[in-house]
Amino acid sequence: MADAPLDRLGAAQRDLTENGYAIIEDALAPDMLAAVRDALYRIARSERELGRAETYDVSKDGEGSQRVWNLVSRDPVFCALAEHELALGLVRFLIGWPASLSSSSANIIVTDEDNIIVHSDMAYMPEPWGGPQAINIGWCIDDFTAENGATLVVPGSHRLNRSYREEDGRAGLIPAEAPAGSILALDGRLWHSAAPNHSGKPRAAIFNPYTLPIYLPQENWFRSLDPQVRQYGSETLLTLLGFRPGLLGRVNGRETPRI
Ligand SMILES: O=C(O)CCC(=O)C(=O)O
Repeated sequence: MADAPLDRLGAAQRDLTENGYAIIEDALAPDMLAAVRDALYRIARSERELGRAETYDVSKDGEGSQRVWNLVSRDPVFCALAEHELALGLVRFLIGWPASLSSSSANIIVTDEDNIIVHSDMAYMPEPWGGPQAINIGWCIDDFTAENGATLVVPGSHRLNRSYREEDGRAGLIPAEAPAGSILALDGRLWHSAAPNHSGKPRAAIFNPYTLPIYLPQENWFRSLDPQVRQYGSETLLTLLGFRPGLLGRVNGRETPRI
């Protein structure tokens, strides 16, 4: 029998604390996974056809690995991911609430060349880090295997409370293998990297990094969000996107401007 959601959340919280990352298998039901996957590959293909794909290597017949940004504006299914109860359970646990959604993007890796760039998602935050101020909720849209470029992680590196430096080398990197439909949650301090894909088929993942709501989001939602999301999005989503300010982000001093 599958674990109850709260058991799974508790186990993942323990893993996050201990190792700096956690995997929750079957976080997405099969029909939801299929909907997310179909939408993502459709949008990625359309971006390529329109000549506006964000590709960042050209090793595969000029196709290149592809990043698709601003997912919450592309299809409501991505809004559901951003406010998924398991994702927000981990966000609340690690950095509290309210939190800010920094960006929402997919990474579709096709290259089999060395694409390893070890980093922490908190690298832009001033050190010393007293603790976690960000958490990246990765969604495995395809199976994550050592062969096809499962994200590489350095377990326990979150405890160092500092950014990765070149002199740290590549020791300790292991592939975070997980089946499609899993969450791969990364403490914002954890050293990790993309990895080459030797499978000959694309490996898609969606990354939703959340931060304390005191940092500029990576995506400028006020400029790039589809207005329909602002109109129809839930209160939770609008909070994540910065449209429900608290002390910061007010308009003429008011938390709830009529705009
Ligand atoms: O695609 C991956 O496996 C990792 C991507 C990554 O590290 C990032 O977006 O910060």
